[in-house]
Amino acid sequence: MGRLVAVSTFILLNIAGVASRPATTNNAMLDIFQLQHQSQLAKLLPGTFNTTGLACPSIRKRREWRTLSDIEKADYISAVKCLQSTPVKTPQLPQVKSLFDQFQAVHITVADSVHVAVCFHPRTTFSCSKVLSKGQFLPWHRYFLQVYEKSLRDKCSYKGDIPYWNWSLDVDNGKKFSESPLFSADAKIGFGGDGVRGTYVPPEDPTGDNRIVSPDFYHGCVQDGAFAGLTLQLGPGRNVGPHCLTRGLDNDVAAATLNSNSVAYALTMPEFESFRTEIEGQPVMDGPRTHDGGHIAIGGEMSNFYSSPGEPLFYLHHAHLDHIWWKWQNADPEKRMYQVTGRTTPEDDFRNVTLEFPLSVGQLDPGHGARIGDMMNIRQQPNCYDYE
Ligand SMILES: [Cu+2]
Repeated sequence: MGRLVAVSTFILLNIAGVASRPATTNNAMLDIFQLQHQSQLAKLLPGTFNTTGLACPSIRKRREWRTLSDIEKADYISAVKCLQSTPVKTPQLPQVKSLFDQFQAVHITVADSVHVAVCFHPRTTFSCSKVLSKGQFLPWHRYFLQVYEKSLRDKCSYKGDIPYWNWSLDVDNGKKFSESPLFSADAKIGFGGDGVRGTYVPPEDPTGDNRIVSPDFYHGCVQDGAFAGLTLQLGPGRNVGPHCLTRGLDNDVAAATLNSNSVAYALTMPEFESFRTEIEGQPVMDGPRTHDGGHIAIGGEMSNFYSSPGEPLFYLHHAHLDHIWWKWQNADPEKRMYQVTGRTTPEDDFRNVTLEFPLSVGQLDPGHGARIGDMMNIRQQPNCYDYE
């Protein structure tokens, strides 16, 4: 069965039988962390968010990967490799060995609270037939990417910005996604190609807890390009232990979800509510869209709900989603610049997100965090960037 027709994808998992499982030690640890951090943030929050904002001394420009010179591409990739060898003092999870792992660990920790919710959380005892996505999805990823960009600069002397990946250029007009220049095998400027078959088998996931949807999504280890031989400590899912960076490219999913018509259609959505669900995709929508389509089309670690930031392309994919969101905001700034909607949790005691809603990236930015309102206008502080 192709990935487009498979109901279980990046996001979806087996809901039945998971809802009442008691919390594992590991999850309990994550929950305590989340609660501590949320209350720590709550103390920092003043009253109503003021949308006047602070002007930026200068505005940086994020650019599409292929407009970077070879030197700029090599600089970006070597800064990412530097993160992969930079140790951390306060690991988010015990297995974290590098700052790059730390980003993956934070995503694993908060994934349930910033993405679509399927009422599957081990602590939940209610039964839930609805699938609801969360209002903080886009703002949280905007924040996460900025923290990543800041680490590249502060810890790895990177002078540039996170590039974005306009994958529509790789699938429009019958082009094959797998032939994208981003998958170049060049050891200095290429992210490498598909996983090599026969080199990796994902762990079994009978309960769906790790969201390893299908072993078919994991062709094997990436063995060319700049990240050949990369060892990840976390994933897939909430599994831990050293393993290779995996991929399983899928041209059909890419062609169906990443084309410029899909993007143009999302941009026609009149309200944030319909826009964000159109971008995010399954299981709220009936099939994958740009967000989950990109995750599934790359496959391997990237197809995993929890551990996808182990894939260096995660950041370029999400930068383009952020870019598309910004385009949507800018098409009607008066109405859309500060428009947020969506539940914070799927439970019936839900709150709706507001501009004051706290976003946390755990140990990556301890004691700080941001509010959704801070993330809305990228041309104002604390953001100060734009897209070219
Ligand atoms: Cu995510």
